Amino acid sequence: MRFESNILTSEQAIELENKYGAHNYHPLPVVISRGEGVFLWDVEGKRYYDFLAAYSAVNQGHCHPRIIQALIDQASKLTLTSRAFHNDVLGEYEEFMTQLFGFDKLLPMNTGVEGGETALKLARRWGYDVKGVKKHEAKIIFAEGNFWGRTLSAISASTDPTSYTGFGPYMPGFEIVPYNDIPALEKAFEDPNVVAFMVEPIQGEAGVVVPDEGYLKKISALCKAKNVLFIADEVQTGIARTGKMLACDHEGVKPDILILGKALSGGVMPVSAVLANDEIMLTIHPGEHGSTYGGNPLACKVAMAAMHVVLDEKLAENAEVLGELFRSEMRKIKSDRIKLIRGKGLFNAVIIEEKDGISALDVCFKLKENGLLAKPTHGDIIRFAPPLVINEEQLLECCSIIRRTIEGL
Ligand code: IF1
Repeated sequence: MRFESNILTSEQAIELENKYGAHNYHPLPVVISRGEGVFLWDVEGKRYYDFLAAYSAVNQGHCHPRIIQALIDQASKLTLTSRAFHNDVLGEYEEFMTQLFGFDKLLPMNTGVEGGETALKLARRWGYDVKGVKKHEAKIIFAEGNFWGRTLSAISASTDPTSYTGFGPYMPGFEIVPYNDIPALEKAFEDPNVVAFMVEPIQGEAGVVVPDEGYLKKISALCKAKNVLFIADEVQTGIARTGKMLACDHEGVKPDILILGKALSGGVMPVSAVLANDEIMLTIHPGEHGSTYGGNPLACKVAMAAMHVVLDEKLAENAEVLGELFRSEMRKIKSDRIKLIRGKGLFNAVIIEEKDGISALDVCFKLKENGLLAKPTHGDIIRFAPPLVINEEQLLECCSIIRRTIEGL
């Protein structure tokens, strides 16, 4: 039985995971032991640029000193009371967040998927108590290609067989419409039992799918006209990733329910939040929803520090400027393998067509050799999403690594 970590090599670490861990992932064969800002180091001491940022949970950069300090200070004072008692941090955090995002109230949870579940429970309850939908008849619409986590509800909404196969039966009352298709949404809304449409402003797992300009505005108008709640899942697109604080801000629309997660805590611990106005939020009464760790003082302090980093270091503005630069550099790459470059801010993807047996995954292996970590999604799409603290010099170095790697295939 080992207690002290005397893992000496990457192989040892991988072997231990294989032997003692569930096989629910197939990671890139790299074993990270340290992170700082945009950099990661493996067990052998090799340095990499991190172009995944833990799926946009580390927007503030790895181990940001201001967030770590907040963690240390609070951790040595009080970490968890449960919601059976009040604590002296939660109210301050809720006030800060509701004023920053412009909603009456916040319901604190931990993971992004718990945020999604919370949003759907609020939508159903609002549907019954406010809209007047008959009990157990509430319908919720999702977009094809959505991804909002791994719970049974989340996979019940999924259109990806890898997500839902073998886990039935599925949550009833969920329906699917094509993404970026307003007429299809209009048709779905003809059903008076529809209480909400939950959608990512840009689809992450689907491969950074950016909808037409105006899509969010039209969703918002249609929801208002049909008395349906617009739920924006900004777990991945939020917190400055797309060049604005929220992806919805690009179209100046405000959802009825906003879900935040991932970078809300700067990658330090799971923190998620659901924000809504009183008419919706107060349909859930004391004792009807919650979680042991939801709103714990440690999470609240870490989240406030993480959000101040985003604001004070102007990470949204940086993402906007460097995102443009990134896409323009990608467009200079001379390779017929590149089929498409798309994204907003520092949330980008490059579609690499498989040729002479070289896949997007093979490209990621080569990128790893050249000191940059990225991971493909759905076979041919490589998502490029570094921490938003990256500077121009580092970004240009990464663009040359990507260019050298692809042109050298
Ligand atoms: C894994 C994917 C991304 C999300 C959106 C809610 C959640 C996620 C838009 C749930 C989570 C994570 C899950 C993580 C990898 C990552 C992912 F590849 F799985 F699909 F980002 F695209 N809404 N996405 O993207 O948040 O409960 O995980 O905190 O499952 O490996 P969570």
